[in-house]
Amino acid sequence: MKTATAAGIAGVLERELGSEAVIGPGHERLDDYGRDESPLPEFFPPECAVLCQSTEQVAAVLRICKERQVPVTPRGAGSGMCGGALPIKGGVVLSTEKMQRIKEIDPADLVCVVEPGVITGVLQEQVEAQGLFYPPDPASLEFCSIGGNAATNAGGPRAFKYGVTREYVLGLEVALMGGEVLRCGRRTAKGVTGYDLVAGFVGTEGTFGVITELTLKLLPKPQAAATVLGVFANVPAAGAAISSLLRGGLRPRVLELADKTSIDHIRAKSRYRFPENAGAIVLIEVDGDPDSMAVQMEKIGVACDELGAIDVLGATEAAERRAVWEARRLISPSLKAAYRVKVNEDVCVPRGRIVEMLARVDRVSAETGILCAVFGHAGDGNLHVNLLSHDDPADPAVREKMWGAARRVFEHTIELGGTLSGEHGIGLTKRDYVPLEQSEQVIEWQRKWKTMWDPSGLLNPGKKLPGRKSSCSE
Ligand code: 2HG
Ligand code: ZN
Repeated sequence: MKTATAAGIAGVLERELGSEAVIGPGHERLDDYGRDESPLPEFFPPECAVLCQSTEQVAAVLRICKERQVPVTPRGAGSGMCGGALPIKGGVVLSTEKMQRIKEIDPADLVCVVEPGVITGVLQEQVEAQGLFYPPDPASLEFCSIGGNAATNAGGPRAFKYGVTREYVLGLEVALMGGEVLRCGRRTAKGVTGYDLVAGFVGTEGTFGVITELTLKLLPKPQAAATVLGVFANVPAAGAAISSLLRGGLRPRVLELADKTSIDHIRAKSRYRFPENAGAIVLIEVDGDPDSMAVQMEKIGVACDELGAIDVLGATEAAERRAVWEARRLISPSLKAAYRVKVNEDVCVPRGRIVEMLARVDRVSAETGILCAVFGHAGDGNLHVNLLSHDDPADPAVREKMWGAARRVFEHTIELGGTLSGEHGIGLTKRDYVPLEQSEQVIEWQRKWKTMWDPSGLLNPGKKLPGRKSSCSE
């Protein structure tokens, strides 16, 4: 839907922000802002994209768009997997990719203050150079940005020990629809003054406001880390081992799973040589005092052996560990490159139900005949169930088959007491499945909350929540 007011918006924004900030109609780069990393075959062209450089510019865009009733879709690095940054109603894409300043890293307060476009991996390198640590490590850390991480409440492997992005966002500056700028939160380690607006903004996928600055909690950098690979004959054996390790009280920082399909797709590209006989791999990482590494690795090794591992491999050297992690981060892009359709989910089940969930995913794959790769943050019960096909993604029958299977995965997840998304968000692709998990009452309270921040529904419209049944606007 293109509104009459949206049609001239590029010119208005150019006059306000300068032409270098606006990618207008006909520009070859504009198409990039109509796509993201979601499995949708459609392309959603915006009227224009604005590459903001400052809070003032973000606020100006939100003021002008409110005045002219033009939809605005905020966008970070465009690495989201659920269509959260797609301008499905046209209008303006507001990109924070140019806001890349690390304003402050403060070892005394253990905080940093950053703009939203800072690449997560760059921030990690910079804080680590000062002996500090920012734990959240989404697999896309080399290209995703911290604003997008906060908007989706991103996780990653180390969430197992250190928690997700929300636990590190202490304070925020947010520009609201209409142009008001709000600073909320704190710089202190603790603080309970007023309601927790910061927690309320994190994870709202750009539907409440646009994050323009973040104050993040840092930790002292762990002095040492070591990685162990438990090789198992198959996924059920690896899943059972993960459950036992959890019950056994071990507290590694990472407890990941990768099935054979996932491993087979990275073998050729990986510097790390994965064992040929691996039917599934459990990736475990410990950190802490250098003197404790050997003991911790030994304990994990013994536990894996007792739990039926066919092999246990250790990686202590930095270069070897880097190779393991590079390979792990290659799983998602390698699967994406190999298949025309990759419907990837990030369901999360209670930890006691991991084995059952893995069996149910296997059942969905057998029942539908769809190849399925499973990997991810199994220690958190957060499984990346990837439904894969070489068929045409635009073919309605293919779409129905793939999303029908995804729906079965969601239904099994909910039956086991789980949630639709552990870390990627709901965006557009999962919006209509939210009622599987949440009651109409809960959804309606969230709609009221959204309306408080954005009464005209212009900010990232059509995302996060399903439309009302009677409404044709969503
Ligand atoms: C990962 O953990 C990412 O690698 C991507 O969250 C997951 O592609 C996926 O399903
Ligand atoms: Zn993940």
